[in-house]
Parts: sequence; C-alpha cells; structure tokens
Amino acid sequence: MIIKKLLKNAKKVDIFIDKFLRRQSKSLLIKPMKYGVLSGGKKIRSSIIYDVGKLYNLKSSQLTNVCAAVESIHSYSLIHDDLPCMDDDSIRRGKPSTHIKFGESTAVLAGNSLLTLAFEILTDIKFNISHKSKLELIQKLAKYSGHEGIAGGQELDLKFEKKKKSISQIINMQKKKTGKLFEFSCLAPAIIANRSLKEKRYIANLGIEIGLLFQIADDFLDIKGSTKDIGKPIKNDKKKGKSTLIKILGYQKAQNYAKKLKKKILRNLEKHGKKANDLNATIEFVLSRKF
Ligand code: GRG
Repeated sequence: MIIKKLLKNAKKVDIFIDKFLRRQSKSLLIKPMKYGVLSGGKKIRSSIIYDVGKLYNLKSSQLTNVCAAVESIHSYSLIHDDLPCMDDDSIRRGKPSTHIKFGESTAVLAGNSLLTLAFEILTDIKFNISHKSKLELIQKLAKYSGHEGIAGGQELDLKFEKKKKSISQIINMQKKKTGKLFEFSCLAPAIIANRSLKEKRYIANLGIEIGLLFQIADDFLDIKGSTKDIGKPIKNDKKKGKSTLIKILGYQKAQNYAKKLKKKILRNLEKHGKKANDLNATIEFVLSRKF
C-alpha cells in the first residue's frame, strides 16, 4: 500500500520535472540532470509533502512545485555526495553515480543546475500561491540548503570521519545534513496554507525529527540492508569511519532510540486525528523500510 503510494507520487513529480525541463532551452546538462533526478529514488520527501498537505486541507496540485524543488535539491546533494572529493561512491540507486557516467566536471555542473532549477520551479509564474508564501518558501529552502543546513551538515559529516564524537554532535550533524530537507518538506505545506507561527514551528520541528529518524534508519540499512534493495554497497559507514549513532550507542541501543523517537513523532501527530493517517503510515515506513 505504502509502496504503491510512493511510486504514484514519485511518478507525478518525475512527470512534472520532465515537463518543466522541456519548457526550457536545450543544453548539454539536461541529460545528466535527468539521470540524477528522474526515475530513481523513493521520492519519500515528496510523499511527506503530500501527506502533510492533507493535515492542512491542501490539494496535491498546490504542492507539486514544492515536491519538484525538494527532489531537485535532494538529487543535487546525492550527485555531489558521491563525488571523489566527498564520499567517493560509484553506485547510486542501482546504477553508476552521475560522475561515473558523465565525468566529474559534468556531475558538478549538473548538481549546481539542479540547485538553481529548484528555485526556478518555486518562482514559476504557474505556481499559483500568494507572493508572501512564495518568498517564505524561497527564503527557507535557500537557508536550509546552505551552511546552516545541508551543506553545513555535510561539512560536519566529512570532518567527523575517523573521529570520536558525542551523541549530541552526531545528532546535530544529522539534523542538518538530512533533517533540514525533511523540515522544509513539513514546513512548506503549512506556509502555503498560511498557518500560524506556532503551527509552523510545531510542524517544522516534527520534520527535523522525521529526518533524524530517516537518517538513523539509513545507518541501520548500511549495516543490515541488502545491496540489491538499497542500490548501493553496504558497510560503507564503517569503512569510511563515519560518525553514526550506531557507532557510539551500539546497534540495539540505537534501535531503542529510534523506536522511542518514532513513538514521540506519532504522539505529536495525534492532534490531527484521521487527517494524519497517511503521514503516520509514511513514518512507520521510514523506520521499517528495506530500501
Ligand atoms: C546543499 C543540497 C546541498 C548539497 C551539498 C553533498 C552535500 C552538500 C550534502 C549531502 C547530503 C546527504 C547526501 C545527505 C544524506 C541524506 C540521505 C539519507 C540520503 C538518502 O536519501 P534517500 O534514501 O535516497 O531518500 P533516494 O535514492 O531514495 O532518493
């Protein structure tokens, strides 16, 4: 059921991005950009955006630009993450990483172009939301992608390699590297629905926690997952000396931490009643997933 939902949402977002690129002039970078962003990946952040939209009575058509922008930035981060100067991974989503397929300079430029594409998508005239909401989306997405967010988190991740770090340092790094895009995915529907500052703070915080849960699950998969299911080699974290909660707490304690975190997230969603059913199911999947 959940897999069907993920696939349906992923297809919708892929079609949107493909159409958006077709409206633009041709360039040599379109092919590597499409290779990095289309037909691959769970696009779970998009499903979360649609699920959160249901809490605020939004239609999916009001949210697809946000999904496409988030997936463009997410794919950009993966393309750059795989580069030799970063995590140096040659397989992603079961196929050669973008720099293996097209070369390093092209991968850097395709990644950069996906970043700017995200803002072209958000500022598109056809994205029919208030200017105030648009500005807020742009400001938050820019902030969360930069040194205070994903890029800053990635820098910490790389600097933490082969070092002994505390639980709070690791959580802080993961909340930035992975959590910030989930935070944006939860906050964006509340911005579009013009919700109160209090509601925006609440849902943004929930997004960070979902992101942290997602990252811990990712770390579990690196140990106990299957290469075939996750589309990349396992046991990479240990090889690279990555700082993870599993490394510091041990597998079982990290499992308990994740289970408690999931319960806390679900409890905090109870106020939305049945409107949160889809989001609850996605959160269950975040921790139980095999890919
Ligand atoms: C500023 C966007 C940006 C990037 C520059 C390279 C970099 C800095 C950041 C890397 C961040 C990163 C790779 C975080 C890991 C997040 C994570 C768990 C990725 C896997 O996400 P999935 O499982 O991937 O959703 P799929 O393949 O399903 O899309």
